[in-house]
Amino acid sequence: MRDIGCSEEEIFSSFSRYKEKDTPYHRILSSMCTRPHPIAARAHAMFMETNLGDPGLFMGTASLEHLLIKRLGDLLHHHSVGGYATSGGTESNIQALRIAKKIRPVERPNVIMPESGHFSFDKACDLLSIDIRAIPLDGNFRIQVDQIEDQIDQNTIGVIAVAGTTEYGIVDPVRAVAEIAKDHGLFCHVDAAFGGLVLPFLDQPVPFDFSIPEVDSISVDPHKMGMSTIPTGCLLVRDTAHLSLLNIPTPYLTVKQEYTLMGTRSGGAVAGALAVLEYLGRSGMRAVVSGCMKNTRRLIDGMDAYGFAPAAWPDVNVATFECPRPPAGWHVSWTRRGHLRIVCMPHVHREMIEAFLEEVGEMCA
Ligand code: 0PR
Repeated sequence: MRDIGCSEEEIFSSFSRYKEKDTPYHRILSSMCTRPHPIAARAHAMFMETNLGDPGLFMGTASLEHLLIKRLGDLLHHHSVGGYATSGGTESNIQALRIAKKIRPVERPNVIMPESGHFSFDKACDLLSIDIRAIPLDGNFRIQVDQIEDQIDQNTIGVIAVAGTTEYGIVDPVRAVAEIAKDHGLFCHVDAAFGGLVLPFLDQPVPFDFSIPEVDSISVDPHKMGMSTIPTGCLLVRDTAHLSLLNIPTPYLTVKQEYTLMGTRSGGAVAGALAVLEYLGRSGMRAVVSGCMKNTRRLIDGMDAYGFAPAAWPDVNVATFECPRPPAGWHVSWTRRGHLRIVCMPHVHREMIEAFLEEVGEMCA
């Protein structure tokens, strides 16, 4: 650390040079994050000094968090939902598995999930000493429901379905998965970190949420398709008593106990997430999602026309291809099975798609 501080000017001109080394969003086709909506940035700045880790000090901000959870609960068909704002899908998934473990305290717990489950479950299961029983996928990368029951035993604590898989943008048959879970008295968690703010706004929504009575908890991330500032995830639970299972005493805070994983938590991120939902409303969100889905379809058709077949038929705005390499200068990603993967986030405008396709065409020529 410097002995004597430097000027503001010096800091920001040096920081600009660092920022120039970051990839600008207009070249990023691989990310599930996006430029935050300006309304999110403004709300975040307004609440940036608030800490939801001690909510009695920031009761206004805490009310905004309740409202955010309420809005998401209404959207996902459960008006008396419980939940809180996490740091993202990873924390939400860890917390869901903590709940499942508390409900069924067995000696060597295992959890059933599709092979397409996000790697945050590997972290969660490592932390919680839970074995993962991965269920194979069908030809369109959906969990093979008929394989689940064989994997359930007396040590199984829960079953996970994914609504909008990270790699292929697929929604598992959540109802069928949830019914099997309930037949065996098991906790059912849906990872809708990505799809949770896409699927409700599609013309023909696929059921994945609390409208399925056997679904116990859902992860949904405003910092993905909710266009909010990072970090904002949400864990939603059908039964608020399930969150209380995680309570630990917090002697010197304004509250006597807390169930969150993080201690200090950003009120700014919560305000940002809520601001976007309030500002856009359902119609605004439908317009954003509809644009992303149109771009996804245009990309799939354009790539197909050049001979690069889609690897899957996605339910959300993630497109994957049999394509050995992209044109230079674009940031794409690759699935574990070697498919080129592009996420058509709100910052991926139609012009970006057309420019990308044009370069693919030149590459093929
Ligand atoms: N569940 C699902 C279905 C996800 O896709 C992700 C993240 C998570 C959980 C974990 O969420 P957090 O990262 O918020 O804890 N999916 C993206 C991925 O791994 C995250 C991401 C975002 C990666 C932007 C890269 C990137 O540039 O692909």
